[in-house]
Amino acid sequence: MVQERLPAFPTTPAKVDRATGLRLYEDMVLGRTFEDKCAEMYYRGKMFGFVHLYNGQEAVSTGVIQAMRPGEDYVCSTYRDHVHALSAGVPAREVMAELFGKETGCSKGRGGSMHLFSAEHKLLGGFAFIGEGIPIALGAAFQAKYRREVSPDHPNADQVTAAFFGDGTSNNGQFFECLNMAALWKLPIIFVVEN
Ligand SMILES: Cc1ncc(C[n+]2csc(CCOP(=O)(O)OP(=O)(O)O)c2C)c(N)n1
Ligand SMILES: [Mg+2]
Repeated sequence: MVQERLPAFPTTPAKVDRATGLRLYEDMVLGRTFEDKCAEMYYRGKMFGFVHLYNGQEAVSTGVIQAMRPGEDYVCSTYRDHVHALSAGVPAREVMAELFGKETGCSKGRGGSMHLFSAEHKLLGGFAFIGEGIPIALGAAFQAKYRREVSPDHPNADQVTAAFFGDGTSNNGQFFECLNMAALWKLPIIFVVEN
């Protein structure tokens, strides 16, 4: 028999104070203007390789990542990763430098648009293969759970991981395998499907 596990979601609007609202808005505006500038630079032939934009999806990145603890909790992105990196706290200058293939980029200029990474900001990566990030995110969630079991007083014992991916990617086998493991082991992971 299938057990019903869905929690009850409150339907009342969230209360956001002015300071928080401004912080969230600022993060969204940063994401939008950053992507607009990327589009401009890409079409002017200044950026190499592929550049996949996130215009119009800023609220998802901001709403999820800013509700977590940027720099404390893990974020795992997709090939559309610029704005997730910004919300996670990677400085815009480091993200932009990466897109220009510079040594000062967050992946030392070796990754480019789809391979943003920052250990400091707990950004597990952008990934060119769709669904590739989901098992990586699951691994991060597993280590958090394991750490909580062996040393519950560790300051990072309550880390949460957010795994972002598109609706098309939810057709991928890795997604179903990871859902299964996450449920089986009760891992602290949030699967964010962006449609
Ligand atoms: C393993 C793999 N197969 C195919 C592709 C080619 N591909 C690039 S984007 C994409 C569709 C992704 O759709 P979705 O996850 O909904 O993301 P969206 O572009 O809508 O944000 C595919 C199939 C890929 N990158 N990786
Ligand atoms: Mg899609």
